[in-house]
Amino acid sequence: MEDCLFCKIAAGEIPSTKVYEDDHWFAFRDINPSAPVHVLLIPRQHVKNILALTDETNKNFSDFFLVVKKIAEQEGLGDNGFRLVINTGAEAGQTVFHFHAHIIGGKAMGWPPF
Ligand code: DGP
Repeated sequence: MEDCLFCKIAAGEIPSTKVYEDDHWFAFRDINPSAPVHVLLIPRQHVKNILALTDETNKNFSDFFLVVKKIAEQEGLGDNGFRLVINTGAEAGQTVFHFHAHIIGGKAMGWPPF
């Protein structure tokens, strides 16, 4: 999609620190990390957020959790765990309107987060 920051990052038109990629997914380090590990996982396909998913676009999400697991293990989070955050909509704190999952870890975290 034109003028989408994360589409441009996935296409390599805007630089990022890549940690994973395959045919459907691209993952890179958050520019403003909130923990020692803070990775953003995005689909190459432009989907605004969970609320914009359709039966068609959801087909590329079938391996989402396995990709999350792969990245978490690659980042050394396999023993102590991690937090997965998907801000959906402005009120929830979504600021970039291309679906992204935050994979956050490497430190102890509290709950609730707000
Ligand atoms: P959210 O608030 O859930 O929409 O998170 C958006 C995240 O995207 C936020 O943690 C900062 C990150 N971010 C925004 N612009 C860039 C960028 O240009 N590069 C990288 N690496 N991360 C970005």
